[in-house]
Amino acid sequence: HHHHGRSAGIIGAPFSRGQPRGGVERGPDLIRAAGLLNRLHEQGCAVKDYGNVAFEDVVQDEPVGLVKRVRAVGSANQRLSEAVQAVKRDGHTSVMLGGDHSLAIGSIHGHSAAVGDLSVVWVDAHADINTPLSSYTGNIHGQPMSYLLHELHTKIPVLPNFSWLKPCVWAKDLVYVGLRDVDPAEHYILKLLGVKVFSMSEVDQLGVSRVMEETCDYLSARGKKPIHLSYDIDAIDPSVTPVTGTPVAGGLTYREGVYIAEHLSQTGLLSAVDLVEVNPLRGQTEEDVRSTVSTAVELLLACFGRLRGGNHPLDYRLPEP
Ligand code: EXY
Ligand code: MN
Ligand code: MN
Ligand code: MN
Repeated sequence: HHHHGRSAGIIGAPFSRGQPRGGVERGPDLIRAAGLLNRLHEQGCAVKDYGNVAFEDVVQDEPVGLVKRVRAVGSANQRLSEAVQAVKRDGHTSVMLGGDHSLAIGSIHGHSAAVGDLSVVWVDAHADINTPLSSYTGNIHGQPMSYLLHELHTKIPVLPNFSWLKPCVWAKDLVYVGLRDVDPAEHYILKLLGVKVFSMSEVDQLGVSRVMEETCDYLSARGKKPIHLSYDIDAIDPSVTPVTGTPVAGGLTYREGVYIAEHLSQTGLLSAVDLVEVNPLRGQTEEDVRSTVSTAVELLLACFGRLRGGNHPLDYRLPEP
């Protein structure tokens, strides 16, 4: 066999309660069915599938203020955090297939609990940094970063099923790429904390290669830490990945999206990846679903060293005549 150091531990997280639209819980099985595990293995990556997390069925889950499904989201993320910790203890790069983006709470918490301080690269149309009190939708998938940041700890109310969660990321260790739909409260938070942001304006201005160079320079100047990549499929333009709950026009091209994953993979620091918000029920056609899911797979392959210029095993030898 031909494994060269990289290994992926796959966790399915079929969960949708962080937002109101059904279907996003089908993401993990769809991405597997598109051949993710075989394709990773073919490119020389060792793969272990940890299966889907079994989430608790929370029945009594009245809104807390505006915030919806608090208990279900808290409980799901506690279980996910434990699953990610197990994958990291086994020595793999963790791959969390969502599910909605509220799952980043447990994924990043579990990653940090296992390896310590992290760099977080958040690739998304949205900043997902509303606090439970600043959110006007009440959907927790628009809030996960606020629960995770040390600096926002005093702005987060006590919530049922969240007592296990302690903040674990510093604002200086967070970089956003692809933003184009940011609420006023979120923009205020990003400025207040001085978070590094490459919105689509900066992608247009600098080009994706400078954005990624500056992202990695910025993070490594603050100490080389394991990187957590949280990739929301809605970062990519909806003409390519229409099958998602909150599409926003003017997104990353397929090529820019793949380049981001390639570049982070080449740092050798990528330690966990989330791929979230693939929702097949949001598609108009079969082709919409196919194109979105296959893009998700290509992004993940690039995270594990696949380069568009080609790859070959270290020990490759030409056949002798
Ligand atoms: N900012 C809006 C909210 O807080 O509801 C929209 C959030 C959409 C979040 C998607 C998953 O990235
Ligand atoms: Mn093998
Ligand atoms: Mn998101
Ligand atoms: Mn998003």
